[in-house]
Amino acid sequence: MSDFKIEDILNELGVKAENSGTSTGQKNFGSGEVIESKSPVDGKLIAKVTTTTKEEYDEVIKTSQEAFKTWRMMPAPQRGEIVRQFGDKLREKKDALGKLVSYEMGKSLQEGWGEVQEMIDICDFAVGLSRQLYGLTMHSERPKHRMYEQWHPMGTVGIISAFNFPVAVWSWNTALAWACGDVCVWKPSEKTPITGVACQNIMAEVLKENNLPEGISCLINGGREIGEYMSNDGRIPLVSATGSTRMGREVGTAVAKRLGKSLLELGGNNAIIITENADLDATLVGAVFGAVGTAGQRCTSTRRLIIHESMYDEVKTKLKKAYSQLRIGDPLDMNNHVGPLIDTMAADMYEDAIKKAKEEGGTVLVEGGRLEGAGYESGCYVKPCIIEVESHYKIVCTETFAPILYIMKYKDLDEAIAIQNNVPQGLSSAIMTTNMRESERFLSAEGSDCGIANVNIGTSGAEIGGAFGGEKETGGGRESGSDAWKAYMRRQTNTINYSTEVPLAQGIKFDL
Ligand code: UN1
Repeated sequence: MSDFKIEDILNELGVKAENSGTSTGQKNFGSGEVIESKSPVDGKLIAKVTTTTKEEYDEVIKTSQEAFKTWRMMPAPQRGEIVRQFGDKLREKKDALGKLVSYEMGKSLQEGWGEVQEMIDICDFAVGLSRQLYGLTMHSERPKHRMYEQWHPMGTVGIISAFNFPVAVWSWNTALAWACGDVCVWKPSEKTPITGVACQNIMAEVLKENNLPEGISCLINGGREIGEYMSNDGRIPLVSATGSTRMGREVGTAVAKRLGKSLLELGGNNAIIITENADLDATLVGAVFGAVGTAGQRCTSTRRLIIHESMYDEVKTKLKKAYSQLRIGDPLDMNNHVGPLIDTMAADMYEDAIKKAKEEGGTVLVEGGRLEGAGYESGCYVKPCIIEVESHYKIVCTETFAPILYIMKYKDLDEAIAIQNNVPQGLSSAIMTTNMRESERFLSAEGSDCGIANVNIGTSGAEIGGAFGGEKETGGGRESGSDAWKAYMRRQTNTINYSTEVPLAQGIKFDL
């Protein structure tokens, strides 16, 4: 591993060997079972975290509801000021938190820091937003009446996040929710609970410095049952969940059953269309980073390349060459391109997907496989692989969270767009072309059906300024930029009569 001690990092972030996984701010508790977080980098134990019992969960929600009474009445720009201070603390801790993300999750150090940068950026965004929670005004059909709408805070927002972006996704939700006047209860992934403790510590410090009550930022830990408590809990008006489609379906249906709101950001099966007019050198960077970056564990990772038949052989040759240069190993070593998968179960799933692709008739272009021996002791390191397939294979229509790239041919753009859209997921998509007709077609109503559609950049690495999320089995939610904040507030329409008459709408007469 590179030249820092994990103990120093944990120290700087206030993480102990054994941590309470339940927190309402200054108050830390949690007497449930213990989760041991082991690094996929070297298989070593990082630290332990206790899970949250049902009673403790109830206490957290109660505390958050009390805090909401204070927080919702604080003027939004003042809440923005708290988020600004949180962003500043993140700037101070960027190095340490980025390293911890990299070590606990297994992504490259550059990406670990990048993730913290996303947190900082969304804080800046939310600070500005805190003065821009605009509603519209309308012209009333009645004389001397005024109509307008306001956006009010909703209450306790439940956040369920995934291991692959263990800190950024939390902050996309919290930075906006806090500016909007909501309080937050976060259940991080059981696979990355330590970064959760570290983030909670940072925000707790900010809240303490500002004498704010317990419950504005809460942490809970545990498995599926904790997600179920939140989904079924009528005290939580909004549950925002990021993760697998299987998980999202459970959360979404449970929340819908009680007519609550959910914001789902689930699986992707992202494709790049490489047309005959593509600039191949530019294409390659986007495609290879998209496929192997974060070891293929982004929901925006590139899983499919749909290549024009005239370019197919050339792209294949270039891909083979690029993949032969990939260095796989310790993600904290900046010379490596590809780190480990999150755990050995993920490596099993990777192997299984390759097997299925072969059974369905796929031809391996770049061979995959697990890595063993010195430096690979955790058992989580795998080789990025490329398989030539037909678009209809079952495995090709499934999201496998691993560096497996499926490549296929097309004849005309209609066919390419149909292939790209013909999967259950709808998160991210891209076209590589220098031809304006092709790119505009791809972006039109009959083009990509995804929440994100790019031209001449890959499918992953979205900026925080845009709304992030996708359609179909991706869940339909939008987080982060643009007007995604509206999901965290309730809209109220107000009609004010300043006349001495009481005219009814629609011209209805009702005389007493
Ligand atoms: C995710 O994988 O859940 O666009 C989020 C990207 C990142 C976010 C990915 N900014 O790849």
